[in-house]
Amino acid sequence: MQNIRIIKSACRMCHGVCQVLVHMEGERVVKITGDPESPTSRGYICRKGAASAELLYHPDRVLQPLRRAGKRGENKWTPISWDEALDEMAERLLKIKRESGPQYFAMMHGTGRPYENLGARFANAFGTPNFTGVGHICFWPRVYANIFTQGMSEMPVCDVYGQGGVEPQCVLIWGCNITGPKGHNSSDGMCGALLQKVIKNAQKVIVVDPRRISPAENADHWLQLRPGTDGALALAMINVIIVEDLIDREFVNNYTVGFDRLKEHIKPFTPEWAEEIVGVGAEDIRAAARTYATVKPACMQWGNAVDHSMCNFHTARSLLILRAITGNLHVPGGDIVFERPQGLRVKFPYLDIDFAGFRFMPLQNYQYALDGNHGKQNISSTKRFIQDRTLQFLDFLKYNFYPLLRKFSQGEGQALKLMAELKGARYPLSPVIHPPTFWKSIVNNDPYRIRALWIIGANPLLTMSNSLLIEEALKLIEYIVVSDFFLTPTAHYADLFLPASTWLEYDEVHNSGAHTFSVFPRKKVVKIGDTLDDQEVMIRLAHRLGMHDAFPWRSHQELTDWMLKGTGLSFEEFCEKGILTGKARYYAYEKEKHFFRTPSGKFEIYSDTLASMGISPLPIYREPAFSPVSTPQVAEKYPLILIGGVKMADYFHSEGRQISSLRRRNPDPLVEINPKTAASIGCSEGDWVWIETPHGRVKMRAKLFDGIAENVVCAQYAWWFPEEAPPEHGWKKSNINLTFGEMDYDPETGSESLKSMLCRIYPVGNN
Ligand SMILES: Nc1nc2c(c(=O)[nH]1)N[C@H]1C(S)=C(S)[C@@H](COP(=O)(O)OP(=O)(O)OC[C@H]3O[C@@H](n4cnc5c(=O)[nH]c(N)nc54)[C@H](O)[C@@H]3O)O[C@H]1N2
Ligand SMILES: Nc1nc2c(c(=O)[nH]1)N[C@H]1C(S)=C(S)[C@@H](COP(=O)(O)OP(=O)(O)OC[C@H]3O[C@@H](n4cnc5c(=O)[nH]c(N)nc54)[C@H](O)[C@@H]3O)O[C@H]1N2
Ligand code: SF4
Ligand SMILES: [Mo]
Repeated sequence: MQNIRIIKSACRMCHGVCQVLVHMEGERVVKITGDPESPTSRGYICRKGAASAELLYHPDRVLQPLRRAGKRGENKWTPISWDEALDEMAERLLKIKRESGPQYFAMMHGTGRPYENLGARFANAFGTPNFTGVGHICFWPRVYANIFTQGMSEMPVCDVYGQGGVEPQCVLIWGCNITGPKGHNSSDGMCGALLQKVIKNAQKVIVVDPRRISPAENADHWLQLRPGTDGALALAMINVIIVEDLIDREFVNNYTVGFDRLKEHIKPFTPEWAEEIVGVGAEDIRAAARTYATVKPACMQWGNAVDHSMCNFHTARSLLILRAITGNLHVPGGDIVFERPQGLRVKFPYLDIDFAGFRFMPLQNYQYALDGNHGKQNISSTKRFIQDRTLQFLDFLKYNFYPLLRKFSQGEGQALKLMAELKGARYPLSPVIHPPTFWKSIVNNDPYRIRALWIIGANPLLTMSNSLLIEEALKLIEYIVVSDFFLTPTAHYADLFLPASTWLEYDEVHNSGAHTFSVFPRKKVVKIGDTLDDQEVMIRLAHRLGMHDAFPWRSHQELTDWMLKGTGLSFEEFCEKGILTGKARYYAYEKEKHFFRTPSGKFEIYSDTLASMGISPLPIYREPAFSPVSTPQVAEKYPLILIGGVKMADYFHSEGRQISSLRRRNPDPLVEINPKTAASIGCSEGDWVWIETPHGRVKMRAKLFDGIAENVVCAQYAWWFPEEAPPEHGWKKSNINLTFGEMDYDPETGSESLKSMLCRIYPVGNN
């Protein structure tokens, strides 16, 4: 074998928590392995990470910008240079801005990737409020809950890093599946391998999941709840802990507000009340609550299931309250936050709101947001401003907007009153323009139809609900630009395709997700074809559009240097160092006056701010949009509860279907069915079945699993078939989002109940 060089880097086949070693033979990447020295991943690598080189060298990757040649969907393209591509794009966007206004240009992101740091800034600098993505169903409901409750955007994470010398003794896993052979690999900045170790050593493990995930197999308590009823279970657990006086009185008395009101509020939410809703015995709920409250310290790994519901914000608040009243927040071995690495500028929008560049957006432009009441209400631009995108961050509000509001009104009380008037906000806590509303605005031309859309690293036909409506909308948009690695079903609607570099092809300062524990370098090791990294594209385009103030950097490299400046490190030195970490802020609420940056300065069990916004100041429970309880007539025809997808070990959402080492392991879309249910409809392991909801039907292969209730099924999501003919690549066959049509959304966040729909299932042969 030739000389192998090893370069330390950080994987980005998911949100990226694993530091890795890239093995190079000459100029070629031959292997990627875990880095045993990494404190965030300790040598771990998953199959997706190990397959990075397959993505890098994949023959289907687009390696040059493409301009559409034929009709949309004809798959005819002309390769062009980056200068041509960016000149064309700039010209089109400026023309639309001139003719119709900046709001006629919209941007769309997928899940968190390096470019997300610049996206909002780009939209704000351009002057468009129409920025959308998947935040309303991914993580942000929990971020908001944390902002309103703790007054901070740093998220509490399980203390698996051991800085306090104490390991969690009780691990509660709530709707998250990142450990064990049946789980995927990382979520919300946590590496499954680290959590796995903590689970192994803990005295007690509690799992809240309708499916028997790996840790549930040996858990002390497995609460197999009805999908979508987490809010009720959480309230009942709070009830038990208060009624049985298992609270941490010291913390509750000194550092929280509203406990007495909670005590009153919680009375009706008994375990017996919850049993009816959740389908878990009252005594089992009691026992789990007791374990969580008494085996200390306890940490809670919460997941995406919390977000995919009709009351995600309130459920997340309940789960924060559970942590707080049991004294498990900000203590060694509990759930903690970290200091940021010294001197480093972070560009994560929720960790540094200023980076999102709201100050570049002219105030009055907010009135043109597509999911507000555009043109239907005559309210002042200031109100619109708050109503739309700016309720995003309480601390942002407090430090940036209260002063602004004071200019218009007489102080904070007045400002809150103003916010209370803003009932017009359709989904006041949606971090993005609400996607279903966005797509509808295009199809219905109401309040207006955007003219240009830039989709960056998103595959909405597969990953957003109501896929057929999205298809209709895509057909109607005048000019579509897509940045991706591949010509996905969504990308086939592009007029201009911008080929993105993979994580191995550019230097990056990487924030590892939800928390501030670590920031690490990702190194450019190779360059294939004429691709560019998305941030470089945004910077180049910004200058063509005259957005010099918001984008003072001439290249992504300059931005990287700017971030590192305060640390005194060059990028090369940062690479040498390998990681910058922050310290755990144990008991910081005792030492720091403004640790909880809420209006009261305390952990807000009861939130006046929410009350003034017309949102319940104490957590509540709401049924899923479709369920045997909320829509019994629908349930008569569609008797099964459909979990519309959980994360797959071998795929990242709609990605990876063309990577053979991954596809081999999960070649077809699967739906988990209890063997008894399967028998009742006459289907066996591997049979193709229809999954039908009131909104549509798709087919998948049955995977029998006795770890799921008889009345629940769980279908994989985001399936398309790169090997099938373009432009559709079979995206209508097995795409579960086609079965999630128009529905009621969470009134605060706009979330779809993706984990709880109603369906029926029958063998494909029969119909
Ligand atoms: N039914 C159902 N739907 C869901 C979910 C569910 O559980 N059930 N989960 C939801 C969740 S939590 C999320 S976050 C979303 C994810 O939604 P998306 O982010 O849309 O999903 P992906 O398929 O990961 O990514 C879309 C595209 O980005 C491209 N891509 C990857 N990396 C880059 C990059 O660095 N640059 C560029 N330009 N392109 C890149 C990929 O090739 C892919 O085509 O899906 C949501 N949809
Ligand atoms: N391999 C891989 N890793 C990923 C991703 C990926 O696509 N592939 N995506 C990344 C992204 S963007 C995200 S958001 C995270 C999400 O990762 P997770 O937080 O783990 O989210 P999910 O996998 O959607 O669901 C987690 C668990 O919730 C359970 N569940 C389903 N319905 C309910 C319910 O109503 N209540 C409760 N309590 N549990 C329920 C499911 O059975 C599943 O075990 O993963 C990230 N990591
Ligand atoms: S868990 Fe994510 S970061 Fe870690 S190796 Fe897998 S894909 Fe890469
Ligand atoms: Mo997500």
